[in-house]
Amino acid sequence: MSQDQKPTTENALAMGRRKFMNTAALASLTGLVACNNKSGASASAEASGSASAAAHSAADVTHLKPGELDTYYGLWSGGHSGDMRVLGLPSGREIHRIPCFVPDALVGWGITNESKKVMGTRPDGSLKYNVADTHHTHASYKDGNYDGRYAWINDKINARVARIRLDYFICDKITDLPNVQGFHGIFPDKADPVDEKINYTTRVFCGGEFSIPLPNAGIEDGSKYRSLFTCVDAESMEVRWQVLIDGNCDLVATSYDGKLAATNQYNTEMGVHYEDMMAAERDACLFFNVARIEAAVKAGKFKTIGDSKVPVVDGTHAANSDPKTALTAYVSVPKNPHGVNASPDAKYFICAGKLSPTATVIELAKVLDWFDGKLEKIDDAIVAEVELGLGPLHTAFDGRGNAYTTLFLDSQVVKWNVDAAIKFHKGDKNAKYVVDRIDVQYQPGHLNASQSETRAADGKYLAVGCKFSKDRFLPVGPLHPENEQFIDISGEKMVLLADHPVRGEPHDFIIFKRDLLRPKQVYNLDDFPLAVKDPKESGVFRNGKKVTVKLTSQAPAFSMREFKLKKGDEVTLILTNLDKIEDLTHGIAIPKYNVQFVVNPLETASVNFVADKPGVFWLYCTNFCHALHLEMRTRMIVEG
Ligand code: CUK
Ligand code: CUA
Ligand code: CA
Repeated sequence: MSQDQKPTTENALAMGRRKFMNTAALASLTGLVACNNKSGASASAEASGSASAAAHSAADVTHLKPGELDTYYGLWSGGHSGDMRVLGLPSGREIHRIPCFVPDALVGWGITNESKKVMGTRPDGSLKYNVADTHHTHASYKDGNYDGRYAWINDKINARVARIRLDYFICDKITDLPNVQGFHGIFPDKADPVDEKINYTTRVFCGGEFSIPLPNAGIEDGSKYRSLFTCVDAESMEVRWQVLIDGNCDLVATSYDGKLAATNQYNTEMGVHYEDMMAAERDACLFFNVARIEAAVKAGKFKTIGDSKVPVVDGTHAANSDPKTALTAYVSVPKNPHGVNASPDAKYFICAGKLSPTATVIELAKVLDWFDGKLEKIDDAIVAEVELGLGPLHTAFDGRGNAYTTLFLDSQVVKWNVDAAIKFHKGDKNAKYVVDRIDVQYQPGHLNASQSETRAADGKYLAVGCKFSKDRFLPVGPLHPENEQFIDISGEKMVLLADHPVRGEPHDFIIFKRDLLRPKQVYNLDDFPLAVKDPKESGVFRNGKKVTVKLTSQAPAFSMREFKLKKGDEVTLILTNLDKIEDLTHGIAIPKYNVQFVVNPLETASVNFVADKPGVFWLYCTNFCHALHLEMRTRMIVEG
């Protein structure tokens, strides 16, 4: 194969088509796309029949036998569904969805008092928000690998960050970011910049994408708008500090030593119209010196904005020209970059060019040198800027020195070698940095490799989130699913293994070894202050119009067979599931009262409602829990 150091659209496409034939042929021979699209069928007809046994067994890894378990977890952003999806890989089976920002009728998220408290309510008790747009999910680190404590996910619409406890796979906190619109990139830190003993995540960095007036008044003059970069405390989920910046934030990355965080910027022009946002030939990757920012906050060198009490330090160009005191550094990156990713060897951040066909490799040691006054120009921290193809967006790593970048316009993933790219950039025009290309279907956004954003990157699998699926699945009307593709990257060449339809629009995800998590399958009764610990505590407890109904569930019965209320009662119903056995979940629904939620083993949940409709209402269990599940009912009599 000829080396294409400067891929033009034509040669990239021509080459892609060749590769596409090969890949599709391999896939269809192994039965993966046996009957799902024309290109697969015709490619297979033309195929020489030389699909290797190796490719066959590689494809088989995605087809687990019944009862077999996956070897990797995938945490997927749920997109507009406002949840986090849990996948098993390599099969790609969706195992769970963790509701965060948006109500979920299955578990009663947004129905129970406990979930509403996490989600946030208005004074009338209704949910503050019903919509969300999640893009990025990342998990907490220790020693450069995931430690299984937490994951975080962003809501771009309402500028909220949610934390997921990875022991119970539940969302336990949601924080609103003050004075931020379009909260986009998110990344936990991996260590403390000062205290070496803290080799785990204690901060979560959040990038504000849209610039607005600060405080937000209806000002038309866009030159007065600014964006903020926010630090949230990983434990308390309180907002610790913010940085006022020029330009905007997009994606976020953090260094392994905790000293640096960065965001790519596509709107250094600070344009308010999209034409303006593309005016400049170069934008930036903005670095934050975490230790200096925290020292500035400690020293009181901050202001606050509007009603928010959060300290805001000045990270604009004007205030940070002296490297010795600078809190921020703006590294120049070609036209409207998208994505910034940290290499697993801890040395580089890579920005993809988006409107430039390049990736820019920035050496972190040199950025730190600049802050120490040892590097004259911050742009000298750029050690490579190489052409990859059209529309580069995101980069993943295999731990063997290779990077994998999505090419949105070329509908490809390009595998390239970082060291070779650096050599090429230095002037060695024989350095062959492009290793392989593979067509994906179609228009990929994020990709991530197994363990990619950890020091334990293992270079086995790559998942690619394709924004368009077009002809890859049975047609289901105008709204197409997206196509999440799964690729084997263990060899020199990438091999496409599987397509998976997914509801829009996940954007980002992480994949890691299953033994990094030890989920609990049964709750602890004592963790719920309202728990009804014994069926004998059940009953209707009246205080004027305020009524508390205490109920327990144990298959196949609720603790009370019936209970009475009066019309107009303000009811709190508390249900504890006293079944302690794994997988024995009960649900409870109240017809006409718009109530349904589940209680898992030893979980307690509660709801409030006004008994405004007289009559007989059968509260029934909604999870098939027992042979007598259908009989598992309680009669609620509301007297008129
Ligand atoms: S962004 Cu969607 S493809 Cu929100 Cu991470 Cu790049
Ligand atoms: Cu309990 Cu069905
Ligand atoms: Ca721009």
